[in-house]
Amino acid sequence: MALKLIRQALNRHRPPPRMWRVQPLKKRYDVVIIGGGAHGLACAHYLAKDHGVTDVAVLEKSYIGSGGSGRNTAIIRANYLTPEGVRFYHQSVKLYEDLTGELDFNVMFSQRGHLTLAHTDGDVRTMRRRAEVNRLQGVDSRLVWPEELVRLCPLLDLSQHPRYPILAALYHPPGGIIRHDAVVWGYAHQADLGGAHIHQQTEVTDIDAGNGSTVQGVQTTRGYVETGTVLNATAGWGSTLAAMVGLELPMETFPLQACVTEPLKPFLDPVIVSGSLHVYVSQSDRGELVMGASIDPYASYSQDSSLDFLEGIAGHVLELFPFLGKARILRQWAGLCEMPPDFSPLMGKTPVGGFLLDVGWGTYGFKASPICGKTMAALIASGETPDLIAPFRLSRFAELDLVGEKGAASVGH
Ligand code: PYC
Repeated sequence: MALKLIRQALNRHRPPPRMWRVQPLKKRYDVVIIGGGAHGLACAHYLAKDHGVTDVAVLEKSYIGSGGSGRNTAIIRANYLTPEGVRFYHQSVKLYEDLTGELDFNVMFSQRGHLTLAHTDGDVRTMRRRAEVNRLQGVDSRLVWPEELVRLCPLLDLSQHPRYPILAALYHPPGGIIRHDAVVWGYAHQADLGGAHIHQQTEVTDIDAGNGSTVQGVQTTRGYVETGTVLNATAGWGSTLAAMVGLELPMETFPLQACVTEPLKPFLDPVIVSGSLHVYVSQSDRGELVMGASIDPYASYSQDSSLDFLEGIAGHVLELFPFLGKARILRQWAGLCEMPPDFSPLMGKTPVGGFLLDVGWGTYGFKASPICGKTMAALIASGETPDLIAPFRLSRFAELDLVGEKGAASVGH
């Protein structure tokens, strides 16, 4: 990394090489991945790196990272509620820890710790349970009380004045934040080097499932592409694409809004989450406060920002940090989340041969990118579902074997 920087500094007149190339759209690929976000690009990378599968197209209807990967608050954590969820996200955090080296690109993973505040006795019980489940799965999480909270986050209002005084918190030291564009670009670069073709501005308008039993190809805005394997790795549009092969998925799409303030002097080290106040906030390396709330209270594909959201979040953040009254908001955005009833994703095979799912991530998608890419690549290459993702199979709904992860949501939904 250091050598690369020095080389680039000395080569000031030569533009750096492109991180991924523009390729012709072939008539056929072994694997077509729909969605050029961190999930789809990670899958393309691990297909080549782990399995030698290189005849892969990643189709993105806009530019890479324009969906959920570019519209999140970049929080990474593994402090979930169910053993299945904790195991899965734990592996993701581990991959994130080594990602800068793996991608030869600095993804700026800052493991500054993650605090989920408890404002009621009920919250304390849930945090205690999460801490126990986490520790049993080898994940570093524990309950901390105000004496320790004051050291971890000295400017947090720990007085009895707020509407919801803080009683305790779930502390998860490996949690943190990352540079989300860098994750997308790094995976795109490695996927390109591995042989995958990344096609931006290429929208899938239909999926050809032959007589309904096996995938034959996809229709795109740039022509028909033949393939026997399609991975649906989209956020917000997973059920729309599944409907093209006649599958009805149990989930609905909701907007999720977030915003950043102007840069402020560094004062906030850990990521702070409050389910009661419906807010999560972290301070970026540039000093901006990155803040988000729960999903909008209605199903919609709108990616508009609303004043309603801004008013709500401003009030809630001020309850935690009253001195921020004069901080100005710099920008606002919205992403799309597909919410399954148990708040866990849909991953793996479907009744349509060759049509695979990596959807339904709710508000958890970005943090799962590396492990999702790796396990989906293993499934595509071997045809066998890895044990780590078996609990997230689509058939769990028919089998009444849900993975209830609502209690691990950052904020209430
Ligand atoms: O699950 O950590 C989370 C999260 C933060 C923002 C959206 N989801």
